[in-house]
Amino acid sequence: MTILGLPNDRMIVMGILNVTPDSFADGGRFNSTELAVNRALQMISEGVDIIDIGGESTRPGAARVSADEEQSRVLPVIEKLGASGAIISIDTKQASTAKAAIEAGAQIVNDVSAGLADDEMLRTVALLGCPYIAMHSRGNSQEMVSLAVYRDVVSEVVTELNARVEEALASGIARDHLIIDPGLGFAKEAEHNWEILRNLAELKKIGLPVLIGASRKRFLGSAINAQSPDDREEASVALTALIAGQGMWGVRVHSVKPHRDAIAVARHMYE
Ligand code: PMM
Repeated sequence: MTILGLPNDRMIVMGILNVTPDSFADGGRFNSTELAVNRALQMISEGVDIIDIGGESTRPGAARVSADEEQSRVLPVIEKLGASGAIISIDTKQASTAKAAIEAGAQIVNDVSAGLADDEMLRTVALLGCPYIAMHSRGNSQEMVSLAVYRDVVSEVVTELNARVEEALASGIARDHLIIDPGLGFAKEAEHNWEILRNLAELKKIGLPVLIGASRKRFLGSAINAQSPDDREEASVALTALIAGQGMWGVRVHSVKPHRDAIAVARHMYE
């Protein structure tokens, strides 16, 4: 199955573009339309497959922004990138932002709440008829730290993702438009994330494309003792190389070329 004509013979690279003042790794770096568009064009030149544009930080404890504020951050960037031909996903929990972004030229909705944050989201995506990334999480950004309690994190994440998939299907989203994501770092302690990464085969069994977002996240610091997100870049690339042979659909990352290279090396090694 290919989504929007994207390659299915290698893991695809989704480049992160947070047009926010407060995202954990790149907050404040690209929070003007011009800076964001330039960053997107740079990612395109490095071979990015999808540009994931977000206007609200999802880090634990982050303040919510209104739909109007979120849209004023992302829509000008999406509109300006229209001519580039890039595939754009909109990273939002809000149905009205998803709709406005798709109408402005984005092609994929990436929802870190898998429809739980906004009752209108799944129906809206069904009507838009676009691919939808359903990510596992629990609670909102204020609550998620206290909800990181699991008896068996892998089976619970699989069960909870399956429930979101069923709800998405019941709302009218086509099965071949669904992508799932275990939501590393969302309502998960470091060891929960590692346990999920050791058991990617269980996620694959759901039978949908799987996206992995580990780039520069704090749990990587538990392996290398790096406090700053930038210092976790090499560890992020190492992880991409390690999972590239495991049938994942894509990785969501901050830097494009290093991850494209890691995927190419892994292909050479294993194929
Ligand atoms: N992580 C973040 C935001 N959006 N979307 C998906 N599908 N998967 C993720 O892991 C994910 C996401 C948080 O990271 P950021 O602040 O660097 O965007």
